[in-house]
Amino acid sequence: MANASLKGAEILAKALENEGVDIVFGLPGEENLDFLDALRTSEIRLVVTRHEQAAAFMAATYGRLTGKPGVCFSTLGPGATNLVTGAAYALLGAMPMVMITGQKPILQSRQGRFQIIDIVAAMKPITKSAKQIIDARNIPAQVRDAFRIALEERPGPVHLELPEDIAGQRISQCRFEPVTPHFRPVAPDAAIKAAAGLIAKSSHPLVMIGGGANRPGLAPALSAAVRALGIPFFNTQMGKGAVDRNSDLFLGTAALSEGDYLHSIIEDADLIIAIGHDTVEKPPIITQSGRPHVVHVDFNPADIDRIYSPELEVIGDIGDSASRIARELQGRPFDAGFYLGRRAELMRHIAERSDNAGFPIVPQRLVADVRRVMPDDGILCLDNGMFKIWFARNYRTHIANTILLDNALASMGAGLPSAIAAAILYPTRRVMAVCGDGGFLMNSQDLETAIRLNLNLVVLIVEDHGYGMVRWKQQAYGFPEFGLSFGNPDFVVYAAAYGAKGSRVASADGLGMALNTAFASRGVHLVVVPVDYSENKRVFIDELAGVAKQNR
Ligand SMILES: Cc1ncc(C[n+]2csc(CCOP(=O)(O)OP(=O)(O)O)c2C)c(N)n1
Ligand SMILES: [Mg+2]
Repeated sequence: MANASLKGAEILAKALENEGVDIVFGLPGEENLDFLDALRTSEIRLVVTRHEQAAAFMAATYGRLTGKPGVCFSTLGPGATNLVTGAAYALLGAMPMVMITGQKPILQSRQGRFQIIDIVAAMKPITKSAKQIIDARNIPAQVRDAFRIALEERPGPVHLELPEDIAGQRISQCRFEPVTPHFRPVAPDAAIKAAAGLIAKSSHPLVMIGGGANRPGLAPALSAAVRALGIPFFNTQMGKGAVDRNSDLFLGTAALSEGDYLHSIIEDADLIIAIGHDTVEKPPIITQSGRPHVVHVDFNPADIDRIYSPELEVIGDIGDSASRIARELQGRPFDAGFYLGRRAELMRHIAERSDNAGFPIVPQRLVADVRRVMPDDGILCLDNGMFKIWFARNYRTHIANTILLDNALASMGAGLPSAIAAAILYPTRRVMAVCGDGGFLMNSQDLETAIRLNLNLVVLIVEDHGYGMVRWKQQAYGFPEFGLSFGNPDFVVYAAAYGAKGSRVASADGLGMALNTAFASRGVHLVVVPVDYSENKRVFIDELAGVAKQNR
């Protein structure tokens, strides 16, 4: 495509269109004015946010849900440093994202060093690539490269800096790069055969589904392969939903690293087929001195460390690898009953207190009631806090990427922005953010964005007047209680100030009703529920200590 006299910023917008970008999230500064104007006349939808961090969380979530890089932008200096947490979130969480930041003119500037930070250098360690654009003629190639890098396994964030004078630089001729299809390489036959050989020799194998398995589009192939294998499976926190949980082979989610009821089953496995396990996750299991044996099936080689050292690696598209391993093992029956006999007891433990009538509500009831109001395709977006462990452990998913939780950077503040991105993408599905009273206030300003966009969204605030997760750890380590309590605004009034609807749950039975009412009346809702976090110690410290002892 050839165009007569376009500004750098217009070329950038057209290059984004060329990549199929339909939405960008951001917060401009004066250095972005050319780009903003180019967006105004483009096909791309602009979502203005109230904090750059929120824009980055939204773009990363867009990438996670669609498999296409999400795009966000900010100005130079303070705007760009606000993107940093979102970059780290996308890097550790393997979410494809392209970030565009402004900069002062590079050829001539009359402003000294005002607001100038070396953002490219700051972004380098937390992106897959960070580059300044120094000539508008390079924009098409640099944008093509950015999208390619962001998308390639393992996906992640890419940064481009567009200085003000390059944004205004006029180019008479410009050619956009063709967007080539992206195919993932597949594992060699020898690796598939070796894996099948090892698995065939094992007596009690288990499948572990990790975060890499959650890439959009993989679920059908993986679910079929796991069913064909006939081997019971569990998942990591970020692997939830990647295999249809309706299967009787499902044993649960490893929300803790060790010592949970699930681990007492995992300990009996002589081999684990780890599909898509990404060691960036808080470890779902601890493997010691080669036991159990691990076959690593992933897009990339394992990141070996003291707690995860596979014996064999099958590197390539994991849907393809899992299907081929299953085919290779066809007819080889595994004694699934070895685990499945204990499955019912495991499920019973997990379900304990899920109908408890006590108030403040116990976390088990909270999770169960949220599950009841969410349809199978409803999307739950968790912020980071103690409730995340309860949801990871107790919430059962039916469809891939219907629980968005961050077990990688595990940053507070992502719950609401990720829910906004999900609600934009899927306006007809129920979308709920679950946030602690700490994490919610880290990005609550973007309630205004949700209202402005007329989204349908429920935000559930789990209120304990403190940094509950850290309080739990403080208690577990035997420290006296200190430094983790705070007061809260009246969240119902707070919601009203934004034009959202707020409600406070006053009994355990009231939660389900409040959530259903909120979804039914549409719009943006804040539902506040006081929680009884004494269950954290009772279950995760006292009760599970007993489980660990029994297994010793
Ligand atoms: C940005 C950020 N700051 C600090 C932490 C450490 N941290 C992890 S959980 C947590 C407490 C979260 O409190 P809240 O949001 O109220 O949830 P709760 O655990 O009380 O349910 C903190 C401080 C973090 N993960 N991210
Ligand atoms: Mg809290």
